[in-house]
Amino acid sequence: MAEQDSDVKAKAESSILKHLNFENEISNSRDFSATIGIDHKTVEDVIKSLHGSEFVIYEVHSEERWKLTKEGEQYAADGSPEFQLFSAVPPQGISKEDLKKKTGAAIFELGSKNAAKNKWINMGNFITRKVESVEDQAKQILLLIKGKVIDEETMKNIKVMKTRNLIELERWNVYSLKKGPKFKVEREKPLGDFTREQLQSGEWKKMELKEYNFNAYPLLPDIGHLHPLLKVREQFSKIFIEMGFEEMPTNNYVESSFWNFDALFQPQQHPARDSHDTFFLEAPSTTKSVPEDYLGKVKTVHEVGGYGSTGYKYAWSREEANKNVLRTHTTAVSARMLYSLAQRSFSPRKYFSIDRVFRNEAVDRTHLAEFHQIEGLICDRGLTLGDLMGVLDAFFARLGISNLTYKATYNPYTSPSMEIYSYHEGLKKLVEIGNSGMFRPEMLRPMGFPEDVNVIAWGLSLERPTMILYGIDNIRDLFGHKVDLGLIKKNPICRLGTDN
Ligand code: FB9
Repeated sequence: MAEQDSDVKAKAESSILKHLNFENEISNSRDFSATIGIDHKTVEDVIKSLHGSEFVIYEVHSEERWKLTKEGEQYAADGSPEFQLFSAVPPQGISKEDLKKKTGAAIFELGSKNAAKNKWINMGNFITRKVESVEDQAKQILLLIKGKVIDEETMKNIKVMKTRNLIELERWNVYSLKKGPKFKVEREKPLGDFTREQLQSGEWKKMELKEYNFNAYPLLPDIGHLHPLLKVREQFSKIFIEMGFEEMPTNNYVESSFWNFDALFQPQQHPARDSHDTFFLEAPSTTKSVPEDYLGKVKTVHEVGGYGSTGYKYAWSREEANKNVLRTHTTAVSARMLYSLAQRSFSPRKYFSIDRVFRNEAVDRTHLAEFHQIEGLICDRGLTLGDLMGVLDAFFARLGISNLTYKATYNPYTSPSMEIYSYHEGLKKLVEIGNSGMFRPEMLRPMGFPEDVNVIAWGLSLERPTMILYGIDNIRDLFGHKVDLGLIKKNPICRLGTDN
């Protein structure tokens, strides 16, 4: 069983104290550690701790010497590359190819250069010896240095060996120590803790107490850690609140198809509304409550339009709207909030939501069946697409993302709609960073909003920025049962807004 570090320390301490007790001093801690067979680092730590309790006083001075690098050790053992190469050149000469095969590329590269420089060989496609035999001076010098013989001769060659990275300067401290004011041949371990007996007997009064080491690093209590997603969520909600947005209540994963789709003017035969994309609930399979009069208006706008819209001209089904689903977007929550806003006298509002949404999608590196959607919306009179671009600039600027570009796209509930892009330095490509648009009158007017009220909105995911910020390239490493808690524990605070 490997000797515990503390046992080695205890052995070093008693050797030092016993030696000081007899010799009164230790002149060279290195030689001393060699004699007691304990590495100098441990002896150094013990000397410092004994000094701390004034058992010893010490002086320290640094010494240095040249030592061979790994490469130097190799050449000291097998000969310098130039000597190995020379030895591989037969008296009758040899072709470059054959010699390279014989010595190997590394030795050939290094050896041929130096051998030629030492005028040992004629370089060319056919290599011949210039001299009968040679002295492997380099190896000699390395062995001298290894043997610590730094005489005039070797000193002259130190520079060459250094540039050839065959030697390096090793520096170390040497301690010389004497007895200190509180020297004793045995240091009983200062008390760091009291036993009940010591307290009751008062024995503790005569015992040496361990100094408080205020520099000691505390054992970090095993506290909880915020998941990276929640740290980034924190940053996003801070940005929204700083921009004057209110958070929408998103504490209902189960939503009726009415609020998740119909209220958003998403036609009932839209592909996203079938079970390939959406999780439908078995129980409770249908919703209990939808505002009847509003439902009528939604039915109408789907079937025959109005407010300048043709509608979708299909028979709208109440049953379909009643089906409960796991919400596929937090835009369903926006619909609820906007509807209740429209029931009151109009006042502008800025809302945001960040919560889970569920999509029955194939799981891959960046997609799980659920993700966190971030959504922002502003409801006010006379809002334009320009206002949307303006607020997107302001919002993403706080994420450290600028020079946004847009690509027209289609969402059933917004027109016009735009995908948002930004060039990502790190990824060296345009990244789609979200989607946005102006909610359609077919969505807003049935709620009761006057014609001049518009709502600009945008959405993105929480997972994508978190993966990019934490350099995680597989969403499974971020979310779910396979997450390595290590990542959670040691992941730094995320700073959005600095150069992501
Ligand atoms: O998050 C996305 N990309 C993204 C966002 C931030 C980011 O930050 C980096 C630090 C720099 C990096 C990337 N996307 C949206 C874009 C794509 O990843 C996309 O492929 C995947 N999207 C999800 C949906 O996938 C089916 C991300 C998710 C998404 C898409 C649209 C909305 C919300 C989330 C929306 C909306 C919307 C539109 C109009 C009105 C209201 C809401």
